This record gives sequence, C-alpha cells and structure tokens, in this order.
Amino acid sequence: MSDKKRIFSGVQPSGIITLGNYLGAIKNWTQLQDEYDCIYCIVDLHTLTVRQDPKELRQRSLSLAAIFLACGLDPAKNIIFLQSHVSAHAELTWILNCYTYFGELSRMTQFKDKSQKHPDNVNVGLFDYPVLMAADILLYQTDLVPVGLDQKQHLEITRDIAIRFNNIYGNVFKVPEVYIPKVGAKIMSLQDPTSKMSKSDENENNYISLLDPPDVIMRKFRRAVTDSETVIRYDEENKPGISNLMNIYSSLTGKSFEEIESEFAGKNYGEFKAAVGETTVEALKPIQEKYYFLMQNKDYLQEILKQGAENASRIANRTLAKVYHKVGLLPRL
Ligand code: AQP
Repeated sequence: MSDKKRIFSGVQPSGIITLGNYLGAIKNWTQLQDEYDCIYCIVDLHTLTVRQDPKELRQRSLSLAAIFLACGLDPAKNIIFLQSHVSAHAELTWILNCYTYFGELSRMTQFKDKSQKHPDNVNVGLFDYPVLMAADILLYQTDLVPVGLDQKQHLEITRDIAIRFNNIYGNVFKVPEVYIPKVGAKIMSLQDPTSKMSKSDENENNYISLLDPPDVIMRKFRRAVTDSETVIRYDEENKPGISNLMNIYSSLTGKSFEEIESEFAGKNYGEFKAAVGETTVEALKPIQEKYYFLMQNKDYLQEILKQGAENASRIANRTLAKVYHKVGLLPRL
C-alpha cells in the first residue's frame, strides 16, 4: 500500500441499505477513494447481535458487496471484504475486551436503543458491539473513519481503548479520527422524524431502501410525516419532518438550506415532497441498474471478496501479531 492516509469503515448486512446509510456513509466513501487508501468492510459478525435468518444473511452479504460497487466503489482502488473472512477481527476483540470497562460500554446509546427494541435478546454480543468495532478499525492502523452521526460515540470509545492500550504498551495503534459529513449525517425515519432511519426497521414506510422502485419511493415520500404549517423552512426542533426532507434534498443536490427555502417559497408540502422523491429516484436509478447487472455475476463478486480478504488479512495480521507480542502471548513456532 502507498503512503496515503488510511480509511476504514463498514456497513452491516442487516437489511437492504437505506438512503440514510448511503447519505451518511457510502456516498462519502466514493468521494474519498482517490485521496486515501480505503478499506470497506461488510460487517457480518456485527449483525449476529440481532437474530438473523442464516440463508438471508448470506444472500444479503453478497448483495451488499454488489451495492458497494454499484454506488461507485472501485474494487481496484479499495479493499472490499467480509469481516468474518478475516479472523483477526474476532481475535483482537477478545484482547480489547480485557482493556474495556463494563461502565463505559453500559453508556452506549446504541446498546440502550437495541436492548429496548429486542428485550428478549439482550445478548453479550450486543453489549460488546463497540469493542468489535474498535478491533475492526484499529487492526488497520486507520487514520480516518467516515460514518454517520449515530456512530460517533462508538468512535470515541475506539479512541479511548487505543489510547489506553498505547499508554501501557507504547505506540501500537494509530488513534483514528472520525469523519462525519456536514449534511446527511443523520437521516431520520420518514414516519417518525425524531428517530433515525434504520434498515432493520419493521415498518418499511420509515425508510427508503436503495433498491426501492420509483413508485414506492414516491409513495413513501408522499406519506412522510410533516407538520401543520405550510412553509418549507429548516427547523429541526419544531419541524423535524420537513427538516429531514430538506436534509435529504440538500445531500442529493448540494443545495444549501437557504437555497432550498427560496426554491420552494410559496410552494406546498406536496410539491416539495414530490421534488424530493423525484430527485431520489434519479439519484438511485444508475445505482439500481448497476446493482441488478452485478447480481447476475455472483462469481465476480465472490472473487472481489476473496481478494479483499487476502489483502485485508495481510494488514490485520501484522497488527494482531504486534498486539499478541506486547501483551505477552508466546508465539506458535
Ligand atoms: N439514518 C442514518 N443517517 C445517516 N447515516 C446513517 N448510518 C446508519 N443510519 C444512518 C450510517 O451508515 C453506516 C452503516 O451503518 P451500519 O449498517 O453499520 O449500522 P447502523 O448504524 O446500526 O445502521 P442501521 O441502518 O440503523 O442498521 P440496523 O437497522 O441494522 O441497526 C454507518 O456509518 C452509520 O453511521
């Protein structure tokens, strides 16, 4: 690899990715691929923290690889791989568990949210999710992690773990910085704009899936919850629905909130929703076409994942060997 700075990020194959995942993370990844050494991971081990159908999970993992490419990630420029194909992720997690405190993991909002959503399955993996994420990032001596706002807290704990480990053993891990986009960092649910858009949401009207056909996209936006006013104005607190739609429109068009407000001055919510819908349909059209083309060639996708795992393993195993040595594990002859 070159002396460019390194990026690592991942997405869970826990559903078909949403417009939130795209605008918060993947769209930015495509803009960073020339400037940085990029490693993008399909974090399948993370999805096991919530019950999955095994057959569907396998299918979704391959499908996510196709979505990465369809969104514009070039496999010649980026390492694209499945987390479970590189065993160092699970191995480093165990070591880092021993340097992470129960108290700090208990404060993670994602753990609290998901424990509430799945009260019958508050498993240890769900609690340990941020440590696996720390291992993902630290294995690659990552400089920068482009994620949506919801992952900021997990990035902070990753930095804390790295600093704590380095304080004991010297400079083992690079301490990563977080990269959060200015717009699109947190896309909210269409029916409940006070909670984030999530791909595993039970109500499909809450999210736009990257593979939704045009009529479904238009319908979901038409039904999006707004407010009783009629003016299109950015005000997250009092107008969360309209502000969310403005955020989506701004991310897709590059227009500022002021420009959007004057573009839709005197227009009604129906007209604005139709414009957001049409813009989304147009943005997703080339992605969907490429996705369906790629899914006809699964061998090609498997080959990319194989290559990706080999390249990722080489980097990850170097870090893991260093960690094993530092903590005092006797190497195998
Ligand atoms: N609503 C969102 N707005 C902006 N960015 C978002 N991300 C997720 N939701 C939004 C960003 O997408 C990347 C991949 O997320 P993930 O799959 O690792 O897990 P997540 O954050 O838990 O995403 P979901 O869609 O909510 O998944 P489920 O439903 O399985 O929990 C991350 O960079 C994330 O910040």
